Amino acid sequence: MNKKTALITGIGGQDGSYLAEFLLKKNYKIVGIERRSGERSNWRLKKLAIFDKVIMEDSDIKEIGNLIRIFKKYQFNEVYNLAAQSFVKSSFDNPIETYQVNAIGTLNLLEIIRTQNRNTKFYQASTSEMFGEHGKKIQNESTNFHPRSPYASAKAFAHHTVQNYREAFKIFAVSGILFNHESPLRGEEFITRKISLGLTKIKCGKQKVLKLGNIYAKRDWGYAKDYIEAMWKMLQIKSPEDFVIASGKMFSVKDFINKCIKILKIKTLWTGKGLNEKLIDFEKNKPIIIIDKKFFRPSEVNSLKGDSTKAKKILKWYPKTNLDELAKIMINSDLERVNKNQY
Ligand code: NAP
Ligand code: F7E
Repeated sequence: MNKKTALITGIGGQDGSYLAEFLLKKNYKIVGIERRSGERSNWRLKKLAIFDKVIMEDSDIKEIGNLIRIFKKYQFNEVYNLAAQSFVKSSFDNPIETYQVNAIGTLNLLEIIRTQNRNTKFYQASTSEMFGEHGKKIQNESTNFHPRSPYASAKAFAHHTVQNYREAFKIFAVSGILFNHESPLRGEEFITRKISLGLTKIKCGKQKVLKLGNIYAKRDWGYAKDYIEAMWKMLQIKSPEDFVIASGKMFSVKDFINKCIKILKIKTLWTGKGLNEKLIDFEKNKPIIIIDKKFFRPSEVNSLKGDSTKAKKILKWYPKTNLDELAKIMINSDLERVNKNQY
């Protein structure tokens, strides 16, 4: 059988790196798109020891001309569009760039498939953030969208565009509506990694205090490595459909902090309320977590919990790693990095 060729946009990110590792094990030829940002974007591929096993093309998904060249050079069986301005907080400060990448970037890729090769299968990285202020206890494929950030509205544009290209042009295009998924390869600006790395540094005496925003926000967190498999499975079924991928469990940011301090064996006590709430290390009698207004968002998504019944039934996909296990995986990796000064 001929080797399949897949394009991964955003290959240098958390999901792109794990997906490349996963598809290489399935004997795919992998082409990745990276922006000319050098070393910084390749550290994850190097950490997974796969940097020399993938073909890298210098491109930006905002630039359709360059993308056309890449699509002409390779005949892609599958395209995974993971490139995005993915940090919700930044999208409030950089809305235009966020729409250009997350919305128009997706449209660029779909237009190339529509005009050049309608047999190429397309995966879009949709997000639970599109549900926003949903008013439901649990969200599934039929829950309405109420985006609460430029990030989420741009992703909703891309999501609807994928649906339309599937219906109008019969392209095999699907969206995975993935809830938050984390790992040791998660960017340090996202909350779970900010907490696992911050508390690890505090434990090792390399940081004094961690400043956070809304610790009462609740999320449905899973392990990125588990979620990657669902992306691939969505492109292997007979007819294209969208799927929610989630753990089905919801915890607050504060719950995640409590799990991490337990793993790190730091003796602590919560005191105060609102902006004065603090986590005190009671052996040192010093605050190690304080609240800073700077990290609050102009409009917040207060709670998210996903129902992936459809994925379980059709894709036979199940989350394998719970939040306690995930926190341990992340802390162990951060302990290793902090002890080697590699952070
Ligand atoms: P990530 O670590 O931030 O990776 C995003 C990647 O996209 C980075 O490698 C970035 O490269 C690249 N990129 C950004 N703008 C680009 C552009 N204009 N052209 C080409 N590449 C560009 O994100 P992730 O956590 O792996 O998430 C992967 C995708 O899933 C994203 O689309 C995200 O929005 C979506 N998603 C994530 C989650 C989650 O919980 N992780 C949940 C639902 C959906 P640079 O290094 O050059 O910036
Ligand atoms: O925030 C709260 C914050 O930045 C989670 C992206 O991958 O998942 C991610 O988006 C929650 C929010 O992720 C801080 O207000 C409190 O309620 O880790 P996050 P996110 O915004 O949920 C979705 C599914 C995606 O699609 C996105 O690409 O934590 N929070 N204090 C904080 N968050 C951060 N980052 N930093 C804080 O200090």
